[in-house]
Amino acid sequence: MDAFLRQFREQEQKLTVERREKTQCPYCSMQCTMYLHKKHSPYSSRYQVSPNREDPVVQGRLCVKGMQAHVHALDRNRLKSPLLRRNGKLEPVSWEEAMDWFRRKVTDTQRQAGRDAVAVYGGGSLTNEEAYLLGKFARIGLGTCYIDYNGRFCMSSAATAANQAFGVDRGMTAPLSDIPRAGCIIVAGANIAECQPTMMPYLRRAKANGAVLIVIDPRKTPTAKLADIHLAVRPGGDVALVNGILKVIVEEGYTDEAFLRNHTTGGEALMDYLQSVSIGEAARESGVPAEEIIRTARAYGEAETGWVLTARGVEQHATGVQNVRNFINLILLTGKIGGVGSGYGAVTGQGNGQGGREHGQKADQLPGYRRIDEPEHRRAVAEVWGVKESDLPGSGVSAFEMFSLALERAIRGMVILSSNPLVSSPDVGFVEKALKQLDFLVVIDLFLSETAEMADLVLPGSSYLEDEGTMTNLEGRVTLRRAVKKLPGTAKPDWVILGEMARVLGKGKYFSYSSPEKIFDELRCASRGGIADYSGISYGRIEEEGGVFWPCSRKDTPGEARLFTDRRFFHSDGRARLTPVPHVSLPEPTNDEYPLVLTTGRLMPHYLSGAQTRRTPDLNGKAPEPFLYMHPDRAKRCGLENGQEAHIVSRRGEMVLRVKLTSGIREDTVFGPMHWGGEQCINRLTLPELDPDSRMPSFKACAVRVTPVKVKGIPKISSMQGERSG
Ligand SMILES: Nc1nc2c(c(=O)[nH]1)N[C@H]1C(S)=C(S)[C@@H](COP(=O)(O)OP(=O)(O)OC[C@H]3O[C@@H](n4cnc5c(=O)[nH]c(N)nc54)[C@H](O)[C@@H]3O)O[C@H]1N2
Ligand SMILES: Nc1nc2c(c(=O)[nH]1)N[C@H]1C(S)=C(S)[C@@H](COP(=O)(O)OP(=O)(O)OC[C@H]3O[C@@H](n4cnc5c(=O)[nH]c(N)nc54)[C@H](O)[C@@H]3O)O[C@H]1N2
Ligand code: SF4
Ligand SMILES: [Mo]
Repeated sequence: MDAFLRQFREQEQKLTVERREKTQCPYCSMQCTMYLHKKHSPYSSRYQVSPNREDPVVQGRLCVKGMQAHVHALDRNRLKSPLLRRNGKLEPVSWEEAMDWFRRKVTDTQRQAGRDAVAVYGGGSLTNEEAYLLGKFARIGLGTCYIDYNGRFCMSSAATAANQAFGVDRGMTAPLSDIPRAGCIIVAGANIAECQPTMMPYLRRAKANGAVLIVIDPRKTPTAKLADIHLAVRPGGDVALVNGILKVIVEEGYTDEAFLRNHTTGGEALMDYLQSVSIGEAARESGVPAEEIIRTARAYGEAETGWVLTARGVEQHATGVQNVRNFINLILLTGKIGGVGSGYGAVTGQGNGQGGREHGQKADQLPGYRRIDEPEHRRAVAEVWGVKESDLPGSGVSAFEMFSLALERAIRGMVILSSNPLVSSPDVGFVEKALKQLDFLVVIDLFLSETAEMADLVLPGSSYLEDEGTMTNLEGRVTLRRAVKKLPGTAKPDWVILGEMARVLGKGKYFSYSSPEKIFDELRCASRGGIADYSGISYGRIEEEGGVFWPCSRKDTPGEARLFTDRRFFHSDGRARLTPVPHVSLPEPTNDEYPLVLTTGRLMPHYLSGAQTRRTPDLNGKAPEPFLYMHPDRAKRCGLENGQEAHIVSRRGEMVLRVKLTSGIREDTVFGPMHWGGEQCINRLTLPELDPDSRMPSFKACAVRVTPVKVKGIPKISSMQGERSG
């Protein structure tokens, strides 16, 4: 080696300081902890990640996204100062100028069109403290009823169903450590191997202990490959499939009569309904052979203990709530809940998908899962906030409906924090039109995302490395993530930005916190007595105990890791609810013109709208472009070969993607990933038909036509880019 180079290296090594900080992955609901190592010398800074073997949930496991998570946070393209649109272009401005502009816009808009004319749109990556603060900012800072968040597109159907059936929505009714004790596990519409990779060892351990694993998915996913039984259901066919299973459960005597009698209501109506169900019909409607339905029912029925896990495949339908209710019917009919080794889990998606849905980001919600239309709940929260109950607005509308109101000009200004709806909403063409109608759009993000590019004001927020707060994982375990790095440029923690926005609107006294812990202390009070009661949890306890489960109402008792142990549910009569769920066909059935069902979802290396992972070279390299996944037989009939460009058309939009042929998908179904924007955005096609109860759009099924792109006359696609006119 060159002598100079060797000398330089030695010198550098001497001057290198290494620091190791514990952090927590910003991506999925597993919330794996890890160490971030920073090697710093006067010449360079290098970062590396190592696992935390003491992590109580994943014991040191991390997936590819976790290993690479720091890369986007350290990206040089992070937003470093506020950007204000002038003469059509976004230009850097000072915070003073940005805030002054914000104050004028809000004040003018609300003076002209009323308080509700300004809306707030949040996200499930925010800490509990920030989700709580965003709800308070909407109601007190702006005084608007319009607030909702991206969780509406996520687990809202499961949340509604669990509330209806159990009187409480905590994703999992018992901790993950319970899963290996199950005798049978049904995983429905959940691709855990790609979406919660570090959860897989729990399923593998269950299998090693003898559990039968059943996966229900139109695709043979990596999760389905592990299954003993894979039911390749037709998208939207889950209700019919489960009705067939229920029929066998009843006919072959797998019901738990004592449990039904003592702890439930609605069983008789369900039994009556099941008399009209035939297994042959269930097979036809679901696309799953009758023998498989019977095999599944026997496996679950015979097992002493069992878990049912659902995720977005079941939930993201216009019938999402009913779909989940039927899976809960299966659990309740067999009494497989409350005891060790049995339970229900909606596999929550986002990092704080659980906590983010509890503390007031939702249109009809106040902290602690309180309801904004319940006088007593309003009084309790108004008292904590130091306002009159009558000062609190009423309930607003769901995420997608806020865009409809923007198009109608009932909403004229919007503040979006930590979401990228121009990629992630159904029918993004419609959403783009709606955002263009706004008088002003403010986006608080890490990057100039597709949505931020449309904004009038972009504010640089904080990434997981720079922001502290609690995150509730998919089990209902409240964890604490410390800040380990300084913010880039003049970027600010999201909670500080919310405080400053409130201050310029003259509401500073309600938002004067010196730290996230102070916000948490207020959240604890506001949640006291609510269903999601955090009042006994403190930062100190979380650190000492490796996380604390909610509900936890006392400082000196542990949180409730396992719910319903005494078989008492959260309804006032203590009983869980069964209900008949008839199969209904998809809101957009296929026909000659649109003969295929498009379903959408995730790939292992990317996360949601891709705003973070497309900016991470090692992740993007693993999946640099979206494909349309298609069965080879179907492709042949469409005249398509592997890798060829296909023109995909739905009633709302069109796009071109290359096809990837795989025998691991139903012939009548195609699959498109959701992680790209612009012309590659699958949501150009998706259907915004909403579930009547949860207001969840139908992301998982719409009708499409797929044809080869002709070399001549490639179909023209209208541009998705462009500024708002308004
Ligand atoms: N790698 C990665 N991991 C993630 C995310 C990510 O973007 N990337 N996002 C996180 C978030 S926010 C979420 S919500 C979760 C989502 O986690 P999942 O819900 O597990 O992921 P999806 O791919 O959306 O859908 C799951 C499966 O549903 C199937 N499916 C489609 N239609 C139907 C149907 O009608 N019935 C049934 N039974 N199945 C159907 C699809 O084929 C797909 O394999 O993942 C989290 N983890
Ligand atoms: N077709 C189809 N569409 C879907 C789905 C589907 O299965 N199919 N799934 C739906 C689901 S389950 C979900 S959860 C939604 C999610 O959809 P989005 O909410 O749009 O997803 P993200 O990519 O997480 O958007 C987060 C944005 O905030 C920024 N950000 C990340 N962390 C922070 C932070 O801490 N602070 C700030 N200020 N900004 C931050 C990121 O850069 C990014 O621009 O998509 C939904 N859309
Ligand atoms: S499993 Fe989820 S939380 Fe864990 S490292 Fe992967 S993306 Fe992050
Ligand atoms: Mo999600």
